[in-house]
Amino acid sequence: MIDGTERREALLASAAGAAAVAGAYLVTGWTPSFVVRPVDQAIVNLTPGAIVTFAIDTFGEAGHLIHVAVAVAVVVGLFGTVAFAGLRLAARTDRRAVGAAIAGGGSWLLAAGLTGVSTGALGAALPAAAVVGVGWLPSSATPSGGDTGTVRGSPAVVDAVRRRTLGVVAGALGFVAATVVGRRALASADDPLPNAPRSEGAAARLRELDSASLTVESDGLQEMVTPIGEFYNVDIAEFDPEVTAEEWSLTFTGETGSERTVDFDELIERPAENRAVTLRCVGEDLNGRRIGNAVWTGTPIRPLLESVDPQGDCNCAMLRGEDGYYVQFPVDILAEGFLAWGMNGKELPTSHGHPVRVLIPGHWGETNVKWLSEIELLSVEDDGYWEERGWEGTGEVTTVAKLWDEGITELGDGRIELAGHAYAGTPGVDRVEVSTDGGDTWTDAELSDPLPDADVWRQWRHAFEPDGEHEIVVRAVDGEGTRQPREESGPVPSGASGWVRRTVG
Ligand SMILES: Nc1nc2c(c(=O)[nH]1)N[C@H]1C(S)=C(S)[C@@H](COP(=O)(O)O)O[C@H]1N2
Ligand SMILES: [Mo]
Repeated sequence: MIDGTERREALLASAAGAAAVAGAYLVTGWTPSFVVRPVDQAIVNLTPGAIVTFAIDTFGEAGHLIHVAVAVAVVVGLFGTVAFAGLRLAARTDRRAVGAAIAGGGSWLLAAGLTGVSTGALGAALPAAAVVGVGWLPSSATPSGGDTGTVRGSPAVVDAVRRRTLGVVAGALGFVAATVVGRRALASADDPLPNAPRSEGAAARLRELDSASLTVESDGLQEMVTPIGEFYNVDIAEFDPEVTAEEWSLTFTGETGSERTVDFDELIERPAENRAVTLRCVGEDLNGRRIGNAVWTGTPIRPLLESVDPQGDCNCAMLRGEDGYYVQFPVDILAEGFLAWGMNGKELPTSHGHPVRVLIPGHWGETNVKWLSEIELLSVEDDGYWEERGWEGTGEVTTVAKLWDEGITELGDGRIELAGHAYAGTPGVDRVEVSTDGGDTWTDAELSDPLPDADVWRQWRHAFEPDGEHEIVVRAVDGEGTRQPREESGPVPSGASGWVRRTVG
């Protein structure tokens, strides 16, 4: 029979569950020690690739919210169950302390069990114990606490109990709201640059890229350097891991001659470089926008890698990030890579992998692991997160010349200016060819100045006098003389191909 007492207990238990999750979040943030993370991770890992791809296409960013919401609900339910057991045992023994101890101790065990660490477990335990301890009322005070006691069931008592319950529930929900708002504000506050003296060269590189830029008559061309706020993001989890520079370390594990852990201070003491590197996601459409270019401050991986003496038979490594992301590719490609802690002269932002990410020249975006925590040298090849889901995105980027809407502008004198970016990975872009007649004839576009960097896009521009409708086609030729292939394909599994075509006039 569901009577008033059971409804009350269910309500209090739910509030305790929510407060426990909020308390844990308050202490840990969205890190692997947060109780929701392992459950969210399990959902991310267990969802079949086709559904992940469908969800990203259909819901975009909202797709992440769905799996996070499910994970939060599951974990609130687990803590709520523990709190409910506490309330029941308090009733059976008629002792408040028993209820609080069960709710608190049980939540502590549950939190520690989920995350494997006791940080954050206290954050879950205290609010749960408080809600049960304050919210529980002895049966003599509750309205339906047993036999037909006149006092117990009196309207005044019913009213007092209801007020007490609502007070505790409102308090718990207030705590949840304050925690979420407070944590988010904390996360978005700009951290001071811990490595400011090591990023000096970045400003000079930014000026150099700026002066290499192409001058265009319209303002339809995106800059050489993508501003941080406009740089695309691809993340497998809804919330970015919050890792401070002090907490961060990178461990080389697996088939090594000697394991090694590098911390942030050690890393930024190493020889620093400022490299312009363009990133492009294998999952974007041919003329898509998941591409961007930045000046990254960091240090080469090769000397670190050599110091651990890689020995596996496959010459391959699995890289892992704090968000549970992992990707595998050859060690000699990893050796070409870079560990970056700065972006466009600023501390690497949270959304791009703070405090340290990988940049692999000439390879698809997915090889550029953010929030890097481990490099495991393997003896046998294994699939990464996306490869398990049907992608083959660890290889070299394909060549593309883009023409976005804002790159098509009518000039005052009646001509049309076309402008965009072309990217070919490490061979670089040598030429961009433009056709205004559907591909019958071709003209070389003007290009931004070449840069010394190994993996950077170029801007292109071409103006022409329109005569009715024109089918524009653009294609790039890379530094080895290889022309962007004409054959069309979608992005799955190893990147879109073909030539971008637009009708203007
Ligand atoms: N840890 C981690 N690294 C990651 C990802 C991720 O989800 N988690 N996404 C990858 C993918 S698919 C791409 S395209 C790039 C995007 O980098 P950005 O978000 O800085 O643009 O990061 C890669 N590195
Ligand atoms: Mo990607």
